[in-house]
Amino acid sequence: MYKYLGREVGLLALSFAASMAFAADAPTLSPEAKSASGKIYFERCAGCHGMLRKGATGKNLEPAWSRKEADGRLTEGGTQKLGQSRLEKIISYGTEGGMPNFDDILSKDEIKNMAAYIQMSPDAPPEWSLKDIHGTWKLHVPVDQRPTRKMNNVNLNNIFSVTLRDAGEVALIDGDTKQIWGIVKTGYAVHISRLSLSGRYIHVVGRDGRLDMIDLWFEKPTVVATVKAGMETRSVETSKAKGFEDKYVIVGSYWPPQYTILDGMTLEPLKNVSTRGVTVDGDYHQEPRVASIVASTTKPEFLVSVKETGMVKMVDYSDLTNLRETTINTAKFLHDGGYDATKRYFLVAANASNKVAVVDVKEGKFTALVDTAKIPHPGRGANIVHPKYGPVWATSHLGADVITLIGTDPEKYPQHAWKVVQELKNHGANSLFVKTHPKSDNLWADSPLNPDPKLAGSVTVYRVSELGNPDPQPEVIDIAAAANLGKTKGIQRVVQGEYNQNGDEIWYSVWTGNKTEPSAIVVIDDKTRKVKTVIKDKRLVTPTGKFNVFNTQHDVY
Ligand code: DHE
Repeated sequence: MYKYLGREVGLLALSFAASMAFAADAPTLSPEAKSASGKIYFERCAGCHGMLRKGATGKNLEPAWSRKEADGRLTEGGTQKLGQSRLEKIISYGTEGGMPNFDDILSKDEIKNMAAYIQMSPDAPPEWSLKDIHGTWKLHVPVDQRPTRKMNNVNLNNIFSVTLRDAGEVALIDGDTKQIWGIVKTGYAVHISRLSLSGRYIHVVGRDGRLDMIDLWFEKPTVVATVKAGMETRSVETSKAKGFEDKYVIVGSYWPPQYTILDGMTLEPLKNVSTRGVTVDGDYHQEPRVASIVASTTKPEFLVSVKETGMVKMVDYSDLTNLRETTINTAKFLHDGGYDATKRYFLVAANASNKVAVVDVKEGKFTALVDTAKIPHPGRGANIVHPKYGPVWATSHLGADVITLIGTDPEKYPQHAWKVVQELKNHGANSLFVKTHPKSDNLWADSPLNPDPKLAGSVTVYRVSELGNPDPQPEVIDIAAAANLGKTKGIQRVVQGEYNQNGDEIWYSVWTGNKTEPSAIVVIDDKTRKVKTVIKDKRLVTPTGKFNVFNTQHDVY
């Protein structure tokens, strides 16, 4: 038996591995170095390049590949063609195409081994069945043993669930007092938090597929159920339609490519659905991973973005036995996205196509594909009312130093709907997230993956009311400097603004990507744009995403 990510792989997977391209000229690594590189690949690379290394947000990293171009030409490439020293350079210093530099978090030897590792044939990861998922399910506190009323005096609406990425924990920070209310152990390389519609339960998912359900009604935040829903996972969402409040949770996995529906009160696994299949181009794909998921607020449906097929599946969860999926063709490779202000339309980045896809949630239909600058990366995006173009949705970009505004009101502003109405300058490319709040006049964008420390540590902010001016000027704020962490080995990356419930503060993480280095959360007064508080605590290890309970519960962004 062969082991992959702690699981035994059977004969089927091995024969699958044997059928994959044989890398005859691959460099070799000792079993220890190969296993350590495999771990780094899983932690740092698979998200963009895929477990099977076929590429998506990142490039194809197979040892050798060939493809027929539209004009009939055959193009060949592969990591072996790039060679050891070129690969080491790319891993160390990143590229302008959005690949971040790793020289600040990996040692020279690790980089050398990684360059060798990706010239070897990819391992075939094992499957993860409903039975496997069931075997990991732990109901720590059954429903009838949970509090029947709130047992604490905390203003739960203004709690922030903060991803402590490399600690495998979340910090629950009281937004009113800025004190840490509790630290909760979660999955490895924890990724995002989403709220149950009641606002009582936080669901936290890690890259290792572990989902933790935190009950906020106890005296201290308490994990009431845990399950390993996939082998490699990025997304989680809860049912939000009338009559289905807190009823279901859905987890989207990168590996195996599937989504899993679980009981919303206990996390008992109920249904596993594969997303393997044919892409928008008509080709079969072995690894169409589940990227962003949103829940319809009007219909019992989850919108599941399938990265490699370029399709959005509208999954009707009202009858799990006779599950209905409406599959909407959009473009490749789907990644992150969110609603327009009315929540009728779902806008999702098709990052490899440099497009934003729009789906009409009410009609269950494709609406538009909007051409944008390179590699849009919105998070859930930001909804503002533009002085000239009416309601617009914003995204920033990994591959360009702009913030793109797309018109979203086909009724009152049909001439602007689903068109790029304005491109604003961002202070750098390699941006991940934009943010605003319905009560704010500010639109913010970060650029945390920029290789230039000054740009990675700063944010751009525009006044929404000035966007109709001929040449609106942003303010660029050096948040990393304000955190005053001193010199660190890792670049101080300022990432993901998140508003408090009232919309008068925005919180930014200062993330060094390194467990042993200090980190901080900088709280900015939204009106004055001045630093209000810097939250520093040795328990705040590598903070990244922050999810305000009220805003996440109600999709406020
Ligand atoms: Fe994320 C959202 C995938 C790396 C922080 N990230 C998402 C979503 C996906 C995704 C599919 C949308 C989830 C949803 O809405 O249902 N992220 C990936 C990757 O594949 C990628 C590029 C590489 C990887 O190996 O995981 C990746 N993500 C990161 C990070 O390195 C970040 C910056 C830090 C961290 O903590 O991991 C990061 N991703 C986030 C955050 C969100 C997110 C904070 C949610 C934003 C929001 O406003 O909802």
